[in-house]
Amino acid sequence: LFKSWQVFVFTLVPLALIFTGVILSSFHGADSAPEVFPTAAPRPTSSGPPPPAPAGTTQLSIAAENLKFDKASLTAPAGQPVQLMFDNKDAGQMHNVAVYADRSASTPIFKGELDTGPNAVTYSFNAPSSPGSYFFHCDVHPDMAGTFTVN
Ligand SMILES: [Cu+2]
Repeated sequence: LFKSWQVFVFTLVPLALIFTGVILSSFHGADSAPEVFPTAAPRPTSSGPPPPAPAGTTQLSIAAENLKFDKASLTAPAGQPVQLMFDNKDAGQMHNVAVYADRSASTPIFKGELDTGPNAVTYSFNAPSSPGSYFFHCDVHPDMAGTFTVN
């Protein structure tokens, strides 16, 4: 026959150890949960508020709606950084804003990434260093065009 202390050692102690182990592993599980189910890293998004602009930045905006830009001219000081907020309001329609040396659109100065609406993106580039009259259009719809003036 087992003595009562043997019953204690061979039943209660292992049970206590198992119980402790379950509790510890549940704590451990809670600690490691973010590793087991990692949340998706925030992916760079082109919507939302524009990033902070460096001093001297000219902030411009233009929108596209019904295959038209809402303005026919943009103006920026020569050689200065430009932030152009482009709001594409055409659902399912891809537009961009691209600046060229002239209407031939053969010498790009800045080509904004294509953006499928409805979505707003902020383009950052430097205005040409020489004052003058330049050209912008949407690369997908060249009829959407205007004058980019540098002064
Ligand atoms: Cu377009």
